[in-house]
Amino acid sequence: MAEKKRGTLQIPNAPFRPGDKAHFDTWEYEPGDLSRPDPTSCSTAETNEHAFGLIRVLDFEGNASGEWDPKISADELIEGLEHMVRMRIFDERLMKLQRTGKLSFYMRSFGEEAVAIAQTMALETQDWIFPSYRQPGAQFVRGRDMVSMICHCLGNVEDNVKGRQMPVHYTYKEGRYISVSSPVGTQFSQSIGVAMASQYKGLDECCITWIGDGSSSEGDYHYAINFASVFKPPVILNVVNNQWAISTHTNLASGNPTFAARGLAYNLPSFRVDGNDFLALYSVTKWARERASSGAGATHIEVLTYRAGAHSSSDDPSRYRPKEEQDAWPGGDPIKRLVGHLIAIGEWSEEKQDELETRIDSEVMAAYKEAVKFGDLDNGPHPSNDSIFTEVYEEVPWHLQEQWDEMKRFSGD
Ligand SMILES: Cc1ncc(C[n+]2csc(CCOP(=O)(O)OP(=O)(O)O)c2C)c(N)n1
Ligand SMILES: [Mg+2]
Repeated sequence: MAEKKRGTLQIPNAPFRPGDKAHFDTWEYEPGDLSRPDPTSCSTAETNEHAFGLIRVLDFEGNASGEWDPKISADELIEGLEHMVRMRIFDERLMKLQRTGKLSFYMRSFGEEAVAIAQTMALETQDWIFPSYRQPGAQFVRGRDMVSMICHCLGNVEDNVKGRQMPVHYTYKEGRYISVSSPVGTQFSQSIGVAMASQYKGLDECCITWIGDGSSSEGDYHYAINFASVFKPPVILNVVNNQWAISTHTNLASGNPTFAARGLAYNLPSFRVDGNDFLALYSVTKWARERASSGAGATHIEVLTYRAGAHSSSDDPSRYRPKEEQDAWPGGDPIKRLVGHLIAIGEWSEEKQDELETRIDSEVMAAYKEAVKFGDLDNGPHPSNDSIFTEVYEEVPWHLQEQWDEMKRFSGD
């Protein structure tokens, strides 16, 4: 037994820092190792192994196997690939625009594109999405126009939230995509509230939400999951363990060997899934959707992945982690893995991939050119100052009216 060190706080550190050679344990679980229980009758105990293990479908040669293989059509896979490629190119372009002062701030989904896209594709259109800032890809699945997304990031006159939110903190009502909140973690309890409302109304609607590994160390996660445990609403609760919370390593967020296993204590079926495996993500989410629909309640999922880029445009990861850590990640790249699978089943080729990337690159550029016609951060025009006071209350309360009048006096309007 390890000697107890009195008077010493045990503070976990990151395993690797700049200059170290990063490596990860090889994954013990192969595709096909874990069974797929019946979603409508599955008990929490039946998922014990899944919570400590890892659900995988795709191997690194591009083959799909096992009970979790969702067996979806090649057309659907190509649709998913297209959304992921769009997300990556969109992110690259907008990051460049941030660097040239056209927008104030940006956050990429780099390396995590499969998460929101595969999981949203596994849902029904009436389902509600409670994202964090790293799931904008769900909007592509729900059909949001890129021009409108870019207008939001630019904070111009066509921004649908009129500059009230930071870039990337999207709102897309038409797609049932709930506003991203700057204080992290709030979406977890909100999703459960809406799921309880759907349950109460007898609607076949489900909610899905994602919280980061770091944010899941907040109370919000535990309050929310306790509600899910007690009231059994139709909700899919994902903890995206991408190894980092800005510069804080994942091992400071939970003392449990896996994030998934925390759900077992709340009596929720809990799965750990390879977050760079499009097929596994899709399949586990379908399972949870089926369970929600049957009235059996919530599912808790740890999405195991790696944040391949910086936290945001304000972050420099070379200060706190080795540059090669991303290459050492055993899950590889989600786009390359899906491309590999499509090629392995004879439905895709390197040439088709090149064509797709070229086409999407020009679509993103065209969308930017269209969006910037409505203004950018640098040059305006910006939403009117009056919009600070409108569209929140149906009738502006007296104290805000006073402030509004004062603003008008100062600005000479
Ligand atoms: C309540 C709250 N605390 C702190 C912050 C600052 N902050 C923004 S993102 C972030 C890290 C979150 O990491 P994680 O939950 O792992 O999500 P990831 O960025 O890795 O997707 C922090 C500390 C915040 N926005 N809200
Ligand atoms: Mg994280």
